[in-house]
Amino acid sequence: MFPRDFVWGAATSAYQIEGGWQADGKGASIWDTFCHEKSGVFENQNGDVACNSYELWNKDLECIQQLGLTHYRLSFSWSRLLPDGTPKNVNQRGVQYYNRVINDLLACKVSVMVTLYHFDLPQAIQNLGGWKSPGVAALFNDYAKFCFETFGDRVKLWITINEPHTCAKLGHEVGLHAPGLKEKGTAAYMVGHNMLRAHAMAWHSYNSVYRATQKGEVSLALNSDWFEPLDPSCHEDVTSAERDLAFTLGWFAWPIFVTGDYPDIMRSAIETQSKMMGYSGDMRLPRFSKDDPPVLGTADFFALNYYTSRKVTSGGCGDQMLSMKRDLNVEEVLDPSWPVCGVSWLAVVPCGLRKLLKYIKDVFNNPKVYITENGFAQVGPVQIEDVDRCEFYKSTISEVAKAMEEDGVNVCGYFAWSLMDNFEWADGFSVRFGLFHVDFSDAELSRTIYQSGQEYAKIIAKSKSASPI
Ligand code: PNW
Repeated sequence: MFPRDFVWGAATSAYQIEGGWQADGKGASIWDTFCHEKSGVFENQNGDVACNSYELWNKDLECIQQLGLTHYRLSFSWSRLLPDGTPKNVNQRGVQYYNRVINDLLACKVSVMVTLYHFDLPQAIQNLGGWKSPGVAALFNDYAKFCFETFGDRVKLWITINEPHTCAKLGHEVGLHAPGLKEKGTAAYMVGHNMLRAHAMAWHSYNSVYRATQKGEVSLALNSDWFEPLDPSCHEDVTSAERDLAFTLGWFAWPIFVTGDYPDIMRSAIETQSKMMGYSGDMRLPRFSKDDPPVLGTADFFALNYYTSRKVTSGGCGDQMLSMKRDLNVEEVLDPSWPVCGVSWLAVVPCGLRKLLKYIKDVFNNPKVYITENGFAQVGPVQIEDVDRCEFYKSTISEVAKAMEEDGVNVCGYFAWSLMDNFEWADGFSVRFGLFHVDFSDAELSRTIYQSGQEYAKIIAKSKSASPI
């Protein structure tokens, strides 16, 4: 049973739902450019219109109310608010849009969690070097301060950056996401570093200027699979799984929650590979500078995006050149007993979430945890009666309850990904994560609740009416 004040939410992000890509003075983001100029997205689709939440926000609000959510997690489009990325030029129509969204939610007694950055860097900042350039951290801090100042009287839960791991790896190492760079073994570490610096600066701004009056909380959303050894009795498999956790969750969580620096496992793995290539010094994984505000302690809660699990064994990386994959040097496999949902990477492993939550409690000093994303995708012919996803939500939420009751993890909330079907990045509209179906072939973009949406609404209603523990 969940406490009365448990947070029940659903999440979306600006580029994935809003559309209106150049409406009312919005500036371009790297996802606008990526979709328009490269061919990395399924059937060359784009988010120009998406769910058109820029114009159809009222419909989203109806969906939110129908589910009975206590909280809604949305992201701001940086370039909708600040078209060239800086507060020198504010787009008032963008401010009005988010004011309306926030005010409507609060009027309906739904609290707001805002993500400042969900993959969509203003193109103007990309043109200056983007996340690879150290100066980006100060620009992000300016943007964050602008948002705290403008919306912080009403927004009490802030996520600075969503999934730095995904941005760094898929955007700069693999090239599957915007800005589509494939600079193996170097750029992702720089990007991750600058994201940590940006996050830390913004947290310190909030802490010193806004916290006393606004009384909110600030963190960043970290994604990780649960990694466990393929053969728990094999030492190499055990250390491989540890390395995978260190390179995924530890990369960002260790500096913030444990030591102020990257995990030793990660530093030494990267150094080892550099040395094998004859480079005696460590140039790739940056050091935190004393000139920057400290990163240690810059999270008021732990925000976790969890989707799936992997069994891990050593080696398997055939990369001849330095790369993140080679540094990590693991092979990930799926357990044959895990069902795979619509997308190939998403094996359904609800018990992995419980294990990861316990790991977070033990390793990161028992923080308050919000699960800021978790979901199940549908591919192919639409099934409104999505019984698999109903089962998925029921069993996942029961694993969260076990983590709280039996393992003592301090979970404060759960956000389903996603409120509605939307633009699923490189998969375009072919992968549907929604609790509401969106008919993208219909000019009205009508929203229809899936059976899993109804199931989630029932779970929420039951939890709200139960007596507190
Ligand atoms: C997360 N991958 O991103 C995001 O935060 C959401 O915007 C997204 O819709 C959700 O997961 C579902 O995918 C990811 O390809 C997107 O490995 C893609 C990957 C991982 C995370």
